[in-house]
Amino acid sequence: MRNFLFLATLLAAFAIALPAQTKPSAKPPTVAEAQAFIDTANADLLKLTNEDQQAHWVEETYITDDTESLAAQADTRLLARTNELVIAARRFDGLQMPPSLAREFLLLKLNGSPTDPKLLEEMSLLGAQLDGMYGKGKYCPPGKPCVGVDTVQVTMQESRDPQELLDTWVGWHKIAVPMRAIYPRFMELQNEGAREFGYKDEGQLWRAGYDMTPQQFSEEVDRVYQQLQPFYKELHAYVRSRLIAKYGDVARRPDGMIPAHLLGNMWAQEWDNIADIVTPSDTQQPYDIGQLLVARHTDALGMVHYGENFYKSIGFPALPDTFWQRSQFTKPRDRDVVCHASAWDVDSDRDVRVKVCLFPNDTDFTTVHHELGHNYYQMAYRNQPFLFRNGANDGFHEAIGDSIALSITPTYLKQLGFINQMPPESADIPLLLRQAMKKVAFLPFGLLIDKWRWQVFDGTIKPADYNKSWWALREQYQGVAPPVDRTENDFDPGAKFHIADNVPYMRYFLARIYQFQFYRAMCRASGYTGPLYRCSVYGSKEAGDKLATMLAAGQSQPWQLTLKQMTGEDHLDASAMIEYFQPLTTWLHEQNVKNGVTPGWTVAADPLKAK
Ligand code: X8Z
Ligand code: ZN
Repeated sequence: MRNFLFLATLLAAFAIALPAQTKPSAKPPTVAEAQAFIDTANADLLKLTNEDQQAHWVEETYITDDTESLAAQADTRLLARTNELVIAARRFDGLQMPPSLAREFLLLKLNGSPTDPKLLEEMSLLGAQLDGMYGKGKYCPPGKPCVGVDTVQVTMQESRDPQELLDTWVGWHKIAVPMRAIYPRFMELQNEGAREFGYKDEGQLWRAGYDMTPQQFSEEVDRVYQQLQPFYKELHAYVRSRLIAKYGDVARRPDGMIPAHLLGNMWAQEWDNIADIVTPSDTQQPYDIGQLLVARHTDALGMVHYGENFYKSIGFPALPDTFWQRSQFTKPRDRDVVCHASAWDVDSDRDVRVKVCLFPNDTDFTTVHHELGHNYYQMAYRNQPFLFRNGANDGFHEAIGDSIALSITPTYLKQLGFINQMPPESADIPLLLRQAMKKVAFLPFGLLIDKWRWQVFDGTIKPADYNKSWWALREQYQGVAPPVDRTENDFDPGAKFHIADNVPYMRYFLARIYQFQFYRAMCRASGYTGPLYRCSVYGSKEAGDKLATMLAAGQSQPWQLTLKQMTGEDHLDASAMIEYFQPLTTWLHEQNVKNGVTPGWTVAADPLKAK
């Protein structure tokens, strides 16, 4: 889970003497000196990043005060050295150099943490503490054992008892209350670092990593969301009417919003777990992957082998032995760990791992493919200079595994022997509906998380308004409302992993779009010509070669170029996603018209002003 930018948000600076070649000198620097400087930077960052990864791996798989402290110390060392390098790199400003070298400087400069060692140390420790608080978070139902996020999420997925869902929702959200005391300081320290390095605030630094201006980036994500919003609203309206049919008044709100605890997910971010509730009664889901896994006695390891087998089928290598020896596949019984799934690149070479707490269900089967996408990306770009060992942008990294998981179609499941015969064509709509509940339902959530954080960083949202501003965005974008009254004693953002762990989130919004672009390109490369949603590239070396070429480029060129080489498109483009879901879009609209349901909801004027 190496994320350079993310780590840069976590560290402090020590006054270490600069290496000789970085000391300012009167003579203008040469390209050879610039190259030597970048070589040193790559070597130092490689070493410190690997040490940092080791410390974080131990912390997240064994949370204690000591491991938190060790992880914070490793962050501090890496961020301090990064700061030094960014400052020293200024010596080469204005020097004409080959594009690839110039890009390494550009990427290096997308970093900036407080240079005061005390502040850097403080920031690192707060970051590690927030991560630990989330990992240790538990809900203790009365008279039952306390459970962590992996188990509460299974309850949200499987329970159809509204009271149990409500209790679990409320219980889990309590884990974040103590974070509220330290979160404002953590955000302030990140801003401090960003400002020292010339950014307006940390949010602007986060938005600067996309080969366009931060302003253009914000406009770009809004533009694409506008294209898809009508589809989301149709889905929302349809799902709401089905929830009312199932739960009655519990699901009904006069403002047209959906209570957040009924959507099969703790954060109401993906809704596919309630596919059973929304599938029309005259049809059915042709299969449930979770049930198939259970029937076949497939355990966590078996699920990961299915994932690896897919990548191998398109020409990727087997995972290294160390992957199998060092990964965490299930939750250990005897200690606190961060269960939120992640993929790791511990030595920036072949020591890749996943850290997951798998259950045999459909969500986790997709997650396996998602995480392995990260690992195959990491191994594919390992021959690049260290500064290029990253996704073309972070949205690419998140999209690879998902673009593979789109190939988990009936054709693929039949090839694996999961099902004996192909479902009839009439199963297309239920299957597409399930897929939309996962992919389309996520879009506003994927967008709003960082809309909230960007506004916290730029000061529009003050600590006193954290919770109401969070819900204002969730209501505005998702049309989802809290199931019980919330107050400013709560800190509901912190109940979501990426807020507590400080992982930028717009990457997932981007990935929801890119994955369909990648998938369409792979389907075309494989020679497939039928409806997009039925395509599986399992076994296609042509599709695999196309993907492998993109992965090997890492971050060595602007992502627009990498995208163009892969797909022929040079921008974030919703057309593949729209093509994929086309039959469902028509169907949903017809259902809503037939049922007299008008898409949309009303939100309170402006909760921040109505204080
Ligand atoms: O965090 C993840 C992955 C790890 S990078 C499991 N995802 C986001 C989330 O769970 O909120 C994947 C989809 C969105
Ligand atoms: Zn991911």
